[in-house]
Amino acid sequence: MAVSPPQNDVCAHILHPFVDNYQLTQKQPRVITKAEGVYVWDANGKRYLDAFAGLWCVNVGYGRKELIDAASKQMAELPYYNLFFNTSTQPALALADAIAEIAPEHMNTVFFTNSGSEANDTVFRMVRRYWDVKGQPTKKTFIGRHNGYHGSTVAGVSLGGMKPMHKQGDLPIQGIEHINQPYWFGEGGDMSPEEFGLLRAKELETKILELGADKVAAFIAEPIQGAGGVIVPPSTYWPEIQRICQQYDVLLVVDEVICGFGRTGNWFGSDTFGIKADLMPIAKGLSSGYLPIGGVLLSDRVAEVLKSEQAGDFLHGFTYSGHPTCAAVALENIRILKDEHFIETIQQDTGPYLAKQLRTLLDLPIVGEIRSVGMVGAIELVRDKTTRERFDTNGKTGSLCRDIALDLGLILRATGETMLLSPPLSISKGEIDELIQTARQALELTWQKVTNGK
Ligand code: PXG
Repeated sequence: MAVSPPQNDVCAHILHPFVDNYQLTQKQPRVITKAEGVYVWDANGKRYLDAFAGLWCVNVGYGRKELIDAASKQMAELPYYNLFFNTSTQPALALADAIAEIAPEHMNTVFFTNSGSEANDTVFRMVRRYWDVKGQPTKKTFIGRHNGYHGSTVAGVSLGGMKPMHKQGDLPIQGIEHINQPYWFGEGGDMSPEEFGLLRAKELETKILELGADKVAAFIAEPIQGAGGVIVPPSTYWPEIQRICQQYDVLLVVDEVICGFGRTGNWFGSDTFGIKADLMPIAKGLSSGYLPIGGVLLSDRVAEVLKSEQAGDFLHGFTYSGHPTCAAVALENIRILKDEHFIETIQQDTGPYLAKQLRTLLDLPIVGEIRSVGMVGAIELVRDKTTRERFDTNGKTGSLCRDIALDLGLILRATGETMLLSPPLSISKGEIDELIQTARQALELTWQKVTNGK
């Protein structure tokens, strides 16, 4: 409280999300004013390569005129109408069709929300409703994972496993349990990744047996944990999770908010890992972040029950569910992803190229592991490569590296001591080269700073 706010405090009337607002007022935020392709500019005219695609979302890149045109055309025709009380709109109907077409074969129904968090709140209500209608009302408990992220609303935070978030507001709410994550580099010790993946998957079985299968409604997880540190599970993990969910009749919710719409080199992360989901929350890349829209994709098994005669009204929805302008933009975004062959390019060309270039960083003493799948990746920062010893446990080195990269004109995200990247899917090989060169510089400078050049 001692320091007074600076003059011309641009934050005087705003509370920003996920930041220490006192410190932000002292430092003042970087104000981003324009963007094009994979680059953004701040108010001082400084250019950054946005290797984070906004917040994991600007899949087709910035400045796509077709998306702007789709929005203005729809605004002029029908800026708003809703999906309540026996009405619908053409963009919402067309978008649902387009999503069903690219979704896994057994998923053909969408419920629209405005964000990923709302999608997960919807999952919470939808799953419980499903079991009620099925006549198994005791199946109410959800199992999520420590260090999973499913959003910021009450159900989203509770399903997620971010301990610092749980501490604020006495969360999780009742009826949600957590198991450990499949983070081999951080927690696998001397085990092989495959052994470790199996061990962590089996925790789900242990938890179900402890609670009683007749009490467990669903298990929720991201195909690759995003905010948690781009944690790519060992190959043994997902098949075992799938087996357990099937055996105990527990719904499998695969949170595709980050992995969906091409990020992993397929339309969905479920395609990449061969997962058969019962529900898939989606958002972010659905509209490439140009307008807020999300949803929940339902498998035929779940949709049949919720659309059955005995289900009655599903008393859930938002004023802006399927907002026509957002839906029109998302529809055009899917057309761009399809017509410009984003998936094929990432799978065959830019994805493998990013992986290869990222691995060149392994010669640096500070880099303990590189992970990447499609257009999402992680760089683990270590003091000692062989023992995987960290510099800090509180993420100080990660934040330092992130700030150094920013000074050099590169936007990366730090989760603890892990650097994350998730560039626009439109990134070219030349831009990948620039990303890697600047990341190398940032990693070298970080090493020098934390070791004092030793
Ligand atoms: N599920 C997953 C897997 C997410 O990554 C959400 C749900 C919630 O979506 P909304 O649209 O309500 O934000 C997310 C969001 C970060 C960061 O710092 C990650 C997210 C959001 C904001 C910041 O990594 N993920």
